[in-house]
Amino acid sequence: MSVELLDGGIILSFIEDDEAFTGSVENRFAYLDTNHDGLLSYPEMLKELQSLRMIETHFGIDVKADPEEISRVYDSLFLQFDRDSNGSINLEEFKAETKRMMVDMANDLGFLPVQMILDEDSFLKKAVDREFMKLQSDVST
Ligand SMILES: [Ca+2]
Ligand SMILES: [Ca+2]
Repeated sequence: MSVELLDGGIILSFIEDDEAFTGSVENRFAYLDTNHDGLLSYPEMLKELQSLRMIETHFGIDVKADPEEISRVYDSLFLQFDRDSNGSINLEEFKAETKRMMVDMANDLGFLPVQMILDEDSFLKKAVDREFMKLQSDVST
């Protein structure tokens, strides 16, 4: 976990960088797909859903610690990913929904930087790292 300064522009430029974005989506997918069948089941998605819930909480959606409430939130997040409702998430669904969520987030954030606590392996952290590396190379060239 680390505290990073983030704005909508950083997220959008990460998504628009198809190579960087697709690469990290594929990495994340492979990491979550513990039985390597090319699909994410609900138990496999739990880790991702947990980090998404943290992000939702950041945006002021009050998720109470009631386990029933939490599992309802996870259920509905899972359904958002599972676009054809066949009970599992393929890479295409995972990428499409991740992208949609990040675009939403970017729009919510706008261009006013905010501080967020980010997981080391989250997409947002990757977006920040990418931006940082870009700035570094701008300075050195
Ligand atoms: Ca799997
Ligand atoms: Ca599906």
